[in-house]
Formats: sequence, C-alpha cells, structure tokens
Amino acid sequence: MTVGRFITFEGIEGVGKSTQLARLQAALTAAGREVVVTREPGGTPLAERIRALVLHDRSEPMPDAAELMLMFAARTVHTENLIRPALARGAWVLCDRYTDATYAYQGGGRGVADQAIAPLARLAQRGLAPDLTLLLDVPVAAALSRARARTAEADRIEAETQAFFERVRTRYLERAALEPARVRVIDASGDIAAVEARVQAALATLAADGRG
Ligand code: Z5A
Repeated sequence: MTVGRFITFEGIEGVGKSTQLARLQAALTAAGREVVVTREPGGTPLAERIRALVLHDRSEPMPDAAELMLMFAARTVHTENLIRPALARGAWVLCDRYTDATYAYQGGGRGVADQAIAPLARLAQRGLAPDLTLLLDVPVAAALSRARARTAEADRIEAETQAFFERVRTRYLERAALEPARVRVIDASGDIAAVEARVQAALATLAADGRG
C-alpha cells in the first residue's frame, strides 16, 4: 500500500528542477518528514548504469525505440527497488523526472507515438502514479541559457536542437492541460526564491486536496 507521497519535478533542461527539488527537500526535512530524493533515468545502482548507456554511449547510433525502452528499463528497476519501498514506509519521494519526461522527450521530441509509450508505462509503473507533478516552465531560450552557463559536456539529449526542446516543452504543457489536478505548471521565471514560493503554493494545494 502507498502511504508516502510521490512528487515529481519536470521541465526542460536548465529550468531549475534540481535547485527547487533541493529547496523542497530542505523544507520537508525541517518539517520532520522522511524525504528520499532521486532522479530518472537512474536512482539505483543498476538504473544509473542504464542512465550512463542511454545518455552517454555514442559508440553507435541509438534507435529511438531503443532509447525509449532503456528509459523504461531504468524506470522499472527504480520504481520497484527504490520508489515503492520508500513510499511503503511512509517517505516522501521527490523525483527529478518520471514518465511525463518520456512522453515529452521520446514522444514530443523524437516523435515516438503515445500508443508505443503507454503500454510500457503501464508495465513499468503497475498502477503507481505521482501524487503531484511540478512542471517548471520558462521559454526554451531562457532555460537553455541557464543550463549552458554550466561547463559540463552535453549528453546525447542535451546536444539536441532548440526546435527539439520546443517540441518537448509543448508536449509537457499539453500533458499538464490533460491532467490539471496532478500536473501543476509553475512559472519558473524570476529568481530562485520567487520560484520556490510558487512551488510551496502548489504543495499547499496538495495538502488542501487531502493528499498532502
Ligand atoms: N530523459 C528522457 O529523454 N526521457 C525520460 O524518460 C527521462 C529523461 C526520465 C536527464 O538529464 C536527461 O534525460 C534529460 C531528459 C532525458 N535530458 N535533457 N535535456 P539530467 O538529469 O542530466 O538533467 P536535466 O534533468 O535536464 O536537468 P538539469 O540540466 O540539471 O537542469 P535543472 O535541474 O532543471 O536545472 P538546475 O540544475 O536546477 O539549474 C540550472 C542552472 O540554472 C543552475 O546553474 C542554477 O543555479 C540556475 N538556476 C536555477 N534556478 C534559477 C532561477 N530561478 N534563476 C536563475 N538561475 C537559476
């Protein structure tokens, strides 16, 4: 039985997910919650090995279907071995990306059909879904300029074009419109404290819904 809370952060690269996730972790920990912070692809030793393959292996071309299935292989391991046990003992799981990212990147970005994604999502998640998804949103150019101010070498997906990220952002916003109770769009422009206040306001609505 799920007794903790499962909160995911989504958005295009550089939008500020990791920054806000760390702030929410601090706030929830200070409030006495057990908090588990994790990410996708990855989150467990095996899933992190899949992450290294899917994001960094350039030894040969990676077909879109292979990229899709590697994302779900990592997600299945992560869901079964880390997320479900943490929720079962009452922890709040804060996850940097989950299945919405697959619909946005492999679906919107690569053009894989939703009909190919949905059955894999059902297999990997076995009924588990986030209680709340915070979709951080700014225009693509602003997010990429935040991300590219850092010095790390771009991975296979970060190296994509601005047009790719426009499609990813559009798909994220479409998904939010389809599931407004779960997916809250957070205006991620402005300084870090201003965005944090918007995240806290979205969290308060989770509590008001009786899910917090
Ligand atoms: N992927 C996929 O294709 N399919 C899937 O199913 C899944 C993932 C699950 C994982 O990337 C890649 O996997 C991702 C999608 C793909 N590829 N892309 N692109 P990752 O985990 O390596 O990185 P990321 O998720 O893209 O996040 P990121 O680049 O680390 O960005 P972020 O976490 O959103 O931003 P940040 O690190 O918090 O902030 C970026 C910089 O901006 C940093 O210097 C901050 O100090 C600064 N910042 C943050 N907030 C602000 C504000 N408000 N103002 C100004 N500056 C700010």
